[in-house]
Amino acid sequence: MRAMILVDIQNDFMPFGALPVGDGDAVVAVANALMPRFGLVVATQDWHPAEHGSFASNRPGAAPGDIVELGGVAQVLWPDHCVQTTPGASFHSALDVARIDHVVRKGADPGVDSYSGFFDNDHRTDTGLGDLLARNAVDELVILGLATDYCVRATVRDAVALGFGVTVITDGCRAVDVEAGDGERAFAAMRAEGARLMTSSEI
Ligand code: VGL
Ligand code: ZN
Repeated sequence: MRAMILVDIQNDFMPFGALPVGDGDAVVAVANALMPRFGLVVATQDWHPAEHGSFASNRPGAAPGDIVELGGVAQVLWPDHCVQTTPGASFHSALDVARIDHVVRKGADPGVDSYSGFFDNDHRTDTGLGDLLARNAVDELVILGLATDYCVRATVRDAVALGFGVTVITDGCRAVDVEAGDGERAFAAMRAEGARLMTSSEI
């Protein structure tokens, strides 16, 4: 079976949010248009406690963009975002949430970040997404969302490594682009690892 994975389509990643992704709201219409074509739709939700170790505000003297260590791996520091139960952590209000079958929350452990929908960044803790997909006999994944260069990138990498056939919907993704070109480089890396890249009109 083929499932759709919607990555972090949340207010704080919209142009009006705390960790803005340029044109991030453009992915909502793409997600809404494609969801009815899938037997299973899973949405990931970045879900941090206020004391999360990826927030620059929790480290004296640090600023967003600094690179530190968290959970034994390199960590970019971010503005506070997607704090549990806040409006910024909610899905975009225009997202057709009635079509979402399961929500997988990630990033709740203050001691490690979780970009991928499958594992924390230290690859020690599993979110349960792999088991959920296995229970539903899913072998093909179609992935879109935010942000191309972080959570989409990590989710696609793990999905390919776990053996799923993976298609990334390019017009359904937008990048943070801390450095210009990060999003394009992330797409190239996903393709090199074995993911197919397609637009929503091609699928
Ligand atoms: C994300 C940075 C921090 C993402 C989440 O959804 O791509 N990026 N937390
Ligand atoms: Zn986050």
